[in-house]
Order: sequence, then C-alpha cells, then structure tokens
Amino acid sequence: MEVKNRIILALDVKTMERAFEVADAVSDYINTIKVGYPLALAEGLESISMIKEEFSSKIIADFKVADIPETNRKIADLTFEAGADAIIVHGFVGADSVTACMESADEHDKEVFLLTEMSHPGASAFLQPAAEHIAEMGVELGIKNYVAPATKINRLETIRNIVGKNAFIISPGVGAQGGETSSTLDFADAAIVGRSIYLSHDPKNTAKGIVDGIKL
Ligand code: FNU
Repeated sequence: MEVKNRIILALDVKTMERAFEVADAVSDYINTIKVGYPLALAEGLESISMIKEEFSSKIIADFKVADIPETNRKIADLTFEAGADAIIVHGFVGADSVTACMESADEHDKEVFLLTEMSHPGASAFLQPAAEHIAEMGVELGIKNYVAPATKINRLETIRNIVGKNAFIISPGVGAQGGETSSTLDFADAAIVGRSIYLSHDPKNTAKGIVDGIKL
C-alpha cells in the first residue's frame, strides 16, 4: 500500500462532522485514513465511502476481525463492499479465520493487515507470548501486510525480522501512547497517529510537524 509521508491518520472521532474537519485539515499531508469502531459505530459503515469520496483517501478499516471463519468472511465482505481498501484482522484466532478474510480480500481486490501484537500495556499478558507465532503464521499464509506496536520498538523489530524486509508494517502507538515517529519508522513502513493529531488545537500544523520531522 502506498502511504503518503508514511503517516496514517487514526480517525477515532465520533461524528462525521468532526471526521470531515480533521481529514480536511490534514489532507495536504495524509492520504491514508484508518476508520475504526468509534466512527463506524457512531456514523455507520457508510462513513468509509463518505471519507473516501470526499478526500480520495485510502481507507483501512480497523475492525480487528476475530471470529470463526464464516463470520469473518461476512464481516470482510461487508467492509470491502462499503469501500474499504484494507481490513485489519486479528491473528490469534488462527489460520482458518484469517484465511477467510484473505479470500474475501482476493475476491474484492482489497488487502488484509494481520495484527500480530498490540501496543497497550495489557497486550503483554496474552498476545505478546503468541505474537511471534502469529507473525510466522502470516508468513506461511503469504500475508504481506502487518500491524505491530510502536510502543515497544524491540517487539516491532522482532516482528520485522520474522515477516521480512519486503513485508509492509503499519505501527500504532505513536504520540499519545508514547511511541516515537522516527524510531518506529526504522522498522515500520508507516506510523498510525490518532489523538496527537485529532485532539490537537491545530491538526494541520501537527500533521505537518510530524511529516517534517520524518524528513529531518
Ligand atoms: P492513538 N491500535 C492501537 N494499538 O492503538 N489498531 C494496537 O495495537 C492496534 C490498533 C489503534 O493512540 C487504536 O485503536 F492494533 O490515538 C487507535 O485507533 O494515536 C490507533 O491505533 C491509535 O490511536
């Protein structure tokens, strides 16, 4: 996936009005937007196509899909039909559930991101011990896109080493969760930034500052 300036906006706002304001403010710098449950549950799945049409952005649907294969398949089909370019899928549910999303992605000519390990402190309890196996499973399944944490650079590096240099890793946890852009981008292809941008008093300048910092 081609991500402008290696920054993805996590648009976790709860109204379409605010979503449009923030997306508009950062549109010179960001062309890839992650829509998750906050916006989709507040404003519906059509929030995806509305943002896509207004800003010509790529949309990654962060639905952390984690169900049985048959249900995963329905979730992925509906998400791609709503206009998402990619969907984030949990790996811990196993190869059959992930494969169901991959099949949907292939049929719709869209992409799957495999979530290996999460960025919050609680992820160390159950997900971290499984994360390397999840990444290995992704490689065996032929997955090229991954999600790995910006808050734990050593874990991000470990996952990069498993999935290889040609894999595409996006990394959440920059800014509000304590992760730092440049060290994240040493191992990830793009950083996901939410609150630091959409809660800032000047999202445009904040996005510009992040992008300028990358180029230094
Ligand atoms: P911000 N997110 C995350 N950690 O933070 N998808 C993960 O491990 C993961 C995610 C999402 O902290 C989170 O839901 F797999 O405000 C939010 O949408 O910058 C975004 O990444 C981080 O937002």
